[in-house]
Amino acid sequence: MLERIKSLREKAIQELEALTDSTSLEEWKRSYLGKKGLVTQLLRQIGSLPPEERPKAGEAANLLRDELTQLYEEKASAIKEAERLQAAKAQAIDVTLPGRRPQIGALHPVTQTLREIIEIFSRMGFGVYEGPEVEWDDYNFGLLNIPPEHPARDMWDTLYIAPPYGKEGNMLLRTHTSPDQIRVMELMRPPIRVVVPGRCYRHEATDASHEWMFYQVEGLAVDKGITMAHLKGVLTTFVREMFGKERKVRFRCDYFPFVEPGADMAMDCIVCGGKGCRVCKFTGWLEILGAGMVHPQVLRNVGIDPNIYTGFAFGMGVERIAMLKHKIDDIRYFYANDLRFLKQFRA
Ligand code: FA5
Repeated sequence: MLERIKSLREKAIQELEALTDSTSLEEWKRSYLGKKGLVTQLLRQIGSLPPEERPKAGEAANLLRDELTQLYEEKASAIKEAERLQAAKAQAIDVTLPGRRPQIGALHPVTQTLREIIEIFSRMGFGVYEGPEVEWDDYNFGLLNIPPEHPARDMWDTLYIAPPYGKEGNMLLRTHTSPDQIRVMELMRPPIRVVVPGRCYRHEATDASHEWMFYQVEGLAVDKGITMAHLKGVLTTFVREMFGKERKVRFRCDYFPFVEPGADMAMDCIVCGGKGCRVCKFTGWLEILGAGMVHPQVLRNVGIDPNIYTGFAFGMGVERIAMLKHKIDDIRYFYANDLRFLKQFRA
């Protein structure tokens, strides 16, 4: 019997040492220490041995059961630890792998230009106001001295929309930022110095210099004693800050119903320096904006006395400024969403 116990012990230990996973370990436990396991069977047979053999055989069999149970527990915790380490390894981050470069966004070139324009006017003491893109006809035209049927309406190809339920009047997508002259003067009294950036919409066929949606920056200054000289001084400063100290500017008469007198401002062509080229259509000048002295009737429309106060206003196209700045020859690039174009303006 003692021989059997000895060889069973050797076999069990040898098998246990070779095990590497918990499933086969449980299998091993069942076959040796389970209810029908070999060691259990051995213990049951002790009773049928001759009495003189029983004590020794019993002791040896019990020792074997205790030893195998202890070895089983040690092995179980070793396998558990090994399996835990393996799982952790499978989840681990390999810090030696090269990283994935994140896509870094940038401001749109029109936004960059818009911010530059606003910064220049801020330095000259102008605040910033923003108005609605969906506007009443009255603000876009009527209060700006352009009554219904006035031929000046033809200057702006307008997108009309239905007014909200229960509201009377004509609504449209603003064709310019000039309605915000009215909104600003309704909100505050002189002295006023504001710029109004924002989107404008016109129902027009697009070409190299016209989009149906574009940005303008409106400017408005109203105070006692404001003259055309202030208008010229502010706009000349703007052009030189934006395009360089050597720039020359030119003011010519123009017509806008909400200013009197009205003007358009041009600067000498940045490409040819005024000699004449394709960009300036061989005139030597590039038009930048419309401007003028706020019409007395517009001041009256918002309850400001034109005998006490005067003002100037201007409106410039932001894409046109960006085109000049970066020498871009087609406005449609800005909104075509071609990354090859846009990536050139990473600031
Ligand atoms: C106006 O919109 C007047 N409200 C400007 C003004 C304001 C005059 C205050 C006097 C006092 P005009 O339609 O010319 O004017 O447009 C002004 C500028 O907007 C143009 O010089 C141009 O730079 C830009 N612009 C006009 N239409 C488009 C268009 N379809 N696409 C891109 N830019 C445009």
